[in-house]
Amino acid sequence: MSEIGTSSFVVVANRLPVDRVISPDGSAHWRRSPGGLVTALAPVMRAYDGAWVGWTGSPDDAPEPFSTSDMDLIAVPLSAEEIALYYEGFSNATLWPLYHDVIVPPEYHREWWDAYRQVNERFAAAAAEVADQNAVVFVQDYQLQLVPQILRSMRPDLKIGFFLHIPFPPSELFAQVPWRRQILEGLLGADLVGFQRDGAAANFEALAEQFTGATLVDDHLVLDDGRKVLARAFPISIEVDEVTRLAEDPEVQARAATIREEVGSPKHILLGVDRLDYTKGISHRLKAFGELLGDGTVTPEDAVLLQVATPSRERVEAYQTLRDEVELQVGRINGDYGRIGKPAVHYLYSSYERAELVALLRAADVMVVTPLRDGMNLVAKEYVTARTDLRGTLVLSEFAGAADELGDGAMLVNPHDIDGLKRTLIKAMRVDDAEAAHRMKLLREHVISHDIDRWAQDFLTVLRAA
Ligand code: GDG
Repeated sequence: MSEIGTSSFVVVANRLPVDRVISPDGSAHWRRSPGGLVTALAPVMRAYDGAWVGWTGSPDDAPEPFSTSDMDLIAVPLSAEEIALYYEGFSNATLWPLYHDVIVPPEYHREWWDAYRQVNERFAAAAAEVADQNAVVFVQDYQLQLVPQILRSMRPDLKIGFFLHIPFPPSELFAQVPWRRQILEGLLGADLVGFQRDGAAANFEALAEQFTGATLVDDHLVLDDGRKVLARAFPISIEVDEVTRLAEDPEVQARAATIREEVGSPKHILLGVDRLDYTKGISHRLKAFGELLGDGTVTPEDAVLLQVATPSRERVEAYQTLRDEVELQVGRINGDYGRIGKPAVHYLYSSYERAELVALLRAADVMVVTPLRDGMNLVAKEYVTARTDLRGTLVLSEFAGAADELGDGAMLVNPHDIDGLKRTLIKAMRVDDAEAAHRMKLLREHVISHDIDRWAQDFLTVLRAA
């Protein structure tokens, strides 16, 4: 690779960690996209002349490899058709629902699979080209599960790690996928396969034994050729310093006070912040809140629900249907219980600056995180980190990965149990300050000592030793 050279540390992810920004004069430059993963890996990138292989986010976009202060960037082009088949199709309409408990039915199409395989080959080839002899390659997430095996066949010298950001299902669900063996063998190309929860790692081990020649010996899967693969949980986290800095910024705190006034200074602000995704349990949350208003347990003067729903995957049909359903529900609740100038639910279909999000977290008395299934859920960890004032209560679904770590301080719920969810919301609204502070302290101790830097270090230390 000409001017860019090779790297001893390579990240491979669906997206590059930069966005193209067009200046007023029409010229274009790249700006680092916000995100904990890139921030956590940036120091490693700087130390090892790192390179990041990924797609720019636009069809047929193939800029030459270029460098930022932290790393080299290698763009993998995708055609509009590949985006439809590999990304919107196999990644987001087959794998995403399959790995999230088939909340909507996964679709299996052979042409989607073919595109997935071809695109994975392209990512692997780009990584093989940029990696130094014996380099460490860190592959991210469900869009690229075949990369480890393809890359190993091209470059047996590499040390390959893979991390799955979403859940990994049990055999009862995973066995549906017509290409189950190929996906498992794809992942087994890695030396280390990381998951969010212990249960996901156990599911993977069981499936590898069931559908491939692998055998679990002590902690490792041993393959037919004798190679060893380690599957383990590495619960991901957030940039604690960044959220703390914003939470302590006087402007952010003033904005939080303004938000409270703007929603009419109710006794309780309940908050949801999610990508508009059917995994996040937004409808269950709305149903519970609507019923509390309906049976008179709360009034719109007592409590409002602020729901930020960030637009997501708008070209995938299930997301269009979900949007209609959620907006119908919000409209009904406001129609039934709102008054002029006093909606019961403030629904915001929009994405916000980080500072505004943290102001919302600071304004909320009850953070309602009710996914039906979620790899981790970073919003829960961001809420806890933002509450340097030890106020506020986290209501957290037991089906979020975060429940493994935050179960002591959060109020855990089963979001399918609407009566239970209603009781928990009431309990969270009525909790006294001392108990809330005690719970928040427990939560904060854990998140502050387990930030994303620690996650990256843990993963890479185990990978290097593998
Ligand atoms: C996947 C897994 C796993 C949200 N709205 C805005 C905005 N956000 C930020 C949040 C948070 C992130 O996006 C969302 O992270 P989550 O973890 O909640 O959810 P997914 O997007 O589904 O992420 C998940 C994660 O990967 C990491 O491994 O935890 O389980 O599904 O940081 O604050 N950020 C900005 N504006 C918004 O409007 N700037």
